Amino acid sequence: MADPMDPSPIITIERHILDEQAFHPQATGTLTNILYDLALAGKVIASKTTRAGLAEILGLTGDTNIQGERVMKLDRFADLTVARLTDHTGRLAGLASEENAEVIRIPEQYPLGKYLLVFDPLDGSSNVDFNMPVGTIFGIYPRQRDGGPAEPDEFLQPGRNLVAAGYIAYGTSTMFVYTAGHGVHGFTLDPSVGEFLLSHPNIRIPKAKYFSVNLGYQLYWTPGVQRFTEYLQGHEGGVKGLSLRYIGTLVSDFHRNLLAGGIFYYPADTKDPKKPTGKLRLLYEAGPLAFVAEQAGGYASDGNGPILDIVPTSLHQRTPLYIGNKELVDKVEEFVRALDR
Ligand code: AHM
Ligand code: MG
Repeated sequence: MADPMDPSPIITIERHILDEQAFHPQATGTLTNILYDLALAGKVIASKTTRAGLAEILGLTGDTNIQGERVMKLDRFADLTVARLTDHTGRLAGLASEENAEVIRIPEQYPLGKYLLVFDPLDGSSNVDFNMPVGTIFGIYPRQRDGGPAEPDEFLQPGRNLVAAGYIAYGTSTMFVYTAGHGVHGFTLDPSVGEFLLSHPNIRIPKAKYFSVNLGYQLYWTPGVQRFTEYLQGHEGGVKGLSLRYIGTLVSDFHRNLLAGGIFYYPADTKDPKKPTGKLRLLYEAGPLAFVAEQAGGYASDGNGPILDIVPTSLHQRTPLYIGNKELVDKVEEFVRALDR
């Protein structure tokens, strides 16, 4: 008879990542540990995001808290948290973050590793002031050269080279979602035990239910993207019954669509000279999420072809992004081919 005191199987993130390592008999455990470091960074950032706003209330001037410490903007805090928890372990040769113009070097006193980390420390940070969800996005590349600290050009690898990628969603609960090339797995932070527990094994994107886009910019899109948007709204042979949901935090919009089915897009802007190739970053946002999407049976494109095939030419390169259910992303490529070339 089952022991009523025996808890049902609880799979912690550590155990799951270790089990995944079995897919790679030659693995040394380094990648496993980087993922575990990132999960820890997620816990630290989550504990801060849930207190956002309090520092200013407790502080005297808004810049200085009650202990006399300077109040740091959350995106700076998240950036430093990820860097400080990963730069001394001997697992990475360098880091590149959306928050830093230059590559983050491993401090001289620490050993260099064989991986490169790319990350967006606090995606959707403009939502923080309004108590809306935010996220962290990460991707891990193998280093292609040996010796010395990683140079900027070493990060200019296509998403196909990623060995792992994922995101942390700070919402009504905190979730860590990742892929190491064997499906997509989601963990929910149990705050009472301080551990991420497997809650969403083997995520597969279901039939589309939502589309997510900032319709405020519709006038500035190319004819193909305008036509695609009408298609999503059910005009002339379009899909029927999709709902519009847009949070303005890529991680949250993507996460919802991954679980419920749908497409997120952020097209190029034909009028704004600052956004001729859209707003989102290839290296820190589009690439890692494209890997997750493909591993869940979805697809990500820049409107012309797979995001994962684009070789970046600069660290902070931007790209249009269409990501979610494959048949919808294929459709936008069709409209772009027919109307925009
Ligand atoms: P951020 O990384 O600086 O926060 O910017 C990226 C964010 C995405 O999370 C989101 O999809 C997009 O910007 C929203 O932009 P907009 O307000 O133009 O719709
Ligand atoms: Mg971002």
